[in-house]
Amino acid sequence: MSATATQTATAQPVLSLKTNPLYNEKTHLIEKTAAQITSQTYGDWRDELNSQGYCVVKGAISAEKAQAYREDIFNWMKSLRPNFDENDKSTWTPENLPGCSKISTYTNYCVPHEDFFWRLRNEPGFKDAFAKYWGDDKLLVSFDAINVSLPGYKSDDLKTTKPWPHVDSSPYRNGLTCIQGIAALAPAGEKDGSLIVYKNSHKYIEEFFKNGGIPEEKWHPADNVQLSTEELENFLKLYPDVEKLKVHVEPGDLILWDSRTIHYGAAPDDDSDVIRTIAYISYSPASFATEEALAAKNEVFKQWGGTTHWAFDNINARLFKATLPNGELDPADRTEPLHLPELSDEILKLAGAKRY
Ligand SMILES: O=C(O)CCC(=O)C(=O)O
Ligand SMILES: [Fe+2]
Repeated sequence: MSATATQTATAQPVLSLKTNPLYNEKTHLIEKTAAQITSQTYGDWRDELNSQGYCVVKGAISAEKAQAYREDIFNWMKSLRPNFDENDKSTWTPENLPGCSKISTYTNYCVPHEDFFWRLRNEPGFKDAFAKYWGDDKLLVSFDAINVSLPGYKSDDLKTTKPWPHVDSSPYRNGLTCIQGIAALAPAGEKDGSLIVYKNSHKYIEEFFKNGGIPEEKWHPADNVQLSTEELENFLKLYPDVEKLKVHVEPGDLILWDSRTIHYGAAPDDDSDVIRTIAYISYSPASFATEEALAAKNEVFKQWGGTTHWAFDNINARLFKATLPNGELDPADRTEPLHLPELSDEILKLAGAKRY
């Protein structure tokens, strides 16, 4: 950090490991594993991920498979809202869409556990990329959402038309802890909806936090810190090699990023002709999870609920009731997936419901 910043910043209290609210019996293992992974050179995409804070694993699954999963998603939408037609813009109204978030993600209706979503999570092309990164094939996977962003779609509270820069790693974390993933099922170029990353920002965010870059009220054990416009501007002034860019992908690619990388999801431009269609998938070594986290994950799994993108921690159940645009409860809400997944040993282990 530059001298100017040091003078203006209010230093944060430095917490010893044991008074850190995120400290648990796995902290040492996670920090040791991450330090080892990030200190090596591999000669492949892992080097980009470590040095830039993000990368694209090209063709993790075939374009044909990606298209089939995309159709599964549209069919799932139509199972709840038969008037929705992905090929007819006039049907893209809030009434014709299942209840979704301000960032066009679908978490409700037990969608994290639909058969298509578990088949996607169990795709070797996705799973093996994470196994390669972590040097460990005994993984847990997140119960996260899908995202369907329609170009030109107008809804009062859509958040993705403006930047919402954030990191998904708490200031109380020390080093790399989580790798997030996007399974891209549709192409994304400059006009299309995609992930915006601030390349290289993962290298500096911890220093920025420790030097008072964000106020103490925003230090929270939850792994999400939104940066205000001013905080982001200060950050970018301090670290000139940080570069904002949109990640371009083809169907079947896997975007990976370090949760310390500043990022946000951008809606498609109005004149884009691609419906952004993605699934959020993040895998971590099962050994990173505490017994408490595994028990909590199991409870969510039993109820077919969603969690955050974290696979081994932050197991905060998303068991929200689906609503209609007028705020009333959606009578089409479900208590189990429309198509139940086949609960193979592999899937149960990924879900944390069975031990490796
Ligand atoms: O939709 C996106 O590209 C990013 C969403 C996001 O911020 C996340 O998954 O952590
Ligand atoms: Fe995020």
